[in-house]
Amino acid sequence: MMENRKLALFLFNFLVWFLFSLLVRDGVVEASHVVYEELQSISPSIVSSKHRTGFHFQPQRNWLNDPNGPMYYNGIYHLFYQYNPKGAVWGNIVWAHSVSTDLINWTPLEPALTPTKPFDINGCWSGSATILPGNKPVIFYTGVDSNNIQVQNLAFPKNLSDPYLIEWIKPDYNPVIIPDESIEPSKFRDPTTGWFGHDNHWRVIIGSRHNHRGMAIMYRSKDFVHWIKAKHPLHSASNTGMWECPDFYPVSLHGNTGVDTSQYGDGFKHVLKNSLDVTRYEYYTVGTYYREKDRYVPDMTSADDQSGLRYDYGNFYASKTFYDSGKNRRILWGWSNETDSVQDDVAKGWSGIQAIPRALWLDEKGQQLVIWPVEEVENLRGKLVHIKNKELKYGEMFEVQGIMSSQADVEVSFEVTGLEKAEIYDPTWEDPQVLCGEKGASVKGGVGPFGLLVMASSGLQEQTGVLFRVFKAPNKDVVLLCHDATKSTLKGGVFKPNFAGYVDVDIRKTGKLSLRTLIDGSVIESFGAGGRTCITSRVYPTLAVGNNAHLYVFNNGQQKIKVSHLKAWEMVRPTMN
Ligand SMILES: *[C@@H]1O[C@H](CO)[C@@H](O)[C@H](O)[C@H]1NC(C)=O
Ligand SMILES: *[C@H]1O[C@@H](CO)[C@H](O)[C@@H](O)[C@@H]1NC(C)=O
Repeated sequence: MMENRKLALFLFNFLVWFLFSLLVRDGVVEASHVVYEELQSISPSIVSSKHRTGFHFQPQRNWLNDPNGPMYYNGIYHLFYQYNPKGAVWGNIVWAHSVSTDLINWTPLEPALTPTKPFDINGCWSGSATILPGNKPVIFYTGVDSNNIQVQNLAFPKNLSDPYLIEWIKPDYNPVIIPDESIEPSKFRDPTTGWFGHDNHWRVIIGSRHNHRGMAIMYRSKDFVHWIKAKHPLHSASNTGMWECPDFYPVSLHGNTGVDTSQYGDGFKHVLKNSLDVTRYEYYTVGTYYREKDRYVPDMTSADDQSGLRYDYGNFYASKTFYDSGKNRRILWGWSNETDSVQDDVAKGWSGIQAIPRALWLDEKGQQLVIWPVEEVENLRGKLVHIKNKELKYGEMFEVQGIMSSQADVEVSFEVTGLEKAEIYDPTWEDPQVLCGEKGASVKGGVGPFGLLVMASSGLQEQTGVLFRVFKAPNKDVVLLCHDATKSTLKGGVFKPNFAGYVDVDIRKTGKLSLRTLIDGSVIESFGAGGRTCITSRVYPTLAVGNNAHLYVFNNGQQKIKVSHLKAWEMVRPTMN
């Protein structure tokens, strides 16, 4: 009798554990795929303009997430993106489509892919574009099929003479890749742009995981239609969880020009980037691709897990690059989500933007990337305020007046007059974000904090700090770039994290730190030291809106600093969808 009860209890506990683990695996973990059933078809009649951006990529209304299949084709830039045509929350996902000749002014077209076939009836999820020989573009995307299995499909332009490639055909032979028995059917998505190997085979990688090991599963094909799984993944790493939106491409060892995804040789390194579903941030490594073995080996200069390098140390995810053959550069698109509440998004009638398109290239030391807004952004610069040679002592600040600073491009060069007063770096401060949380804009220091207060109300009740701090360390001084959003709004229910990254500069040698910050309605994007460290934040002020937003320069460090020059431009609005 007793034994039976024990057994029953054991079975019951096992069942609870089993059901719970199913839930955790398929519900909670996949954060971007949360379904708000009741909010799926609430299309707003009026879209609130309060926190909308002026020069960032945004549709007129509704939900946006991952950038998809960006490409440059016959003089036109294409951007597809994950979009919910029926509401401002995730769901009903289609590939929306916009075109541009300058990456700045965008014209919307009909969605390119919508769920219509058994192989994508539950969603047309993320993917990439590849331009095949004969100048023929193809889209490779993840479809969620009628059994909720993630499969990979192809789509081709219906009419190659149509300059905008409005209509896309999904052949009936789809899906072209299905998960085999070794792959979890709900952990298999986001095919990359293909690259062409020395053996005349195309290759793509697809994000996945096995237990806690994240992996980039590789497939090869002669014709881009029939695909065979490689024996081993291109790369994998333990304890990194699901790899979403992998991206893999060559970078030149010298100079800032980009190269086609199929390039290979002595003059190049490779970059592998993954978006980690576990942290909702993305990480990249620089390394070597051994094409005979089809293995990617990261250089030992940065970790290939959650402690690794990031394109952006803020709110930036599911990114994807493409090679722009028009201007020989590699361009990065990334999604920046809202950090107000779901209710706020429904009330606003929209959710999600794309961060400003950025060019990227390998730093001269070959250990990290440099990332910088595409030059076309500068065409939007309007009214200018220029300030030169202004000293800031401990506790001093000044206002930058004369432009509407809620939509601006700001470039500053700070001269650090000495490091005598710098605080000693504590080696336990491994995580810059934690350090920035402890030492925000108002926490006084030695060298720094100094920088900008943006989207600030006149009484400073609302403000977002963009700041540097410099610390002394035995081998090399440590420079921190930080976004302090803790006071960004008086409104409740908003996620206001501090974001930060270390900046690889030799401050003792240069004596200077440069900063560029783009401000646009509810987004702040900073590029430290010429793009060595980037941070994107979303903020929702209640007072510091439109013409009531102020911009200040401050120094809360004991060491005096000098603003050698500051240029702030009010930005003109482009045509945005
Ligand atoms: C293809 O597009 C071109 C250019 O827009 C157009 O002139 C032509 O009629 C289209 N062909 C078909 C079959 O729709
Ligand atoms: C963006 O929103 C915040 C606040 O809701 C979440 O914490 C992040 O996980 C989310 N980011 C992504 C990439 O989904």
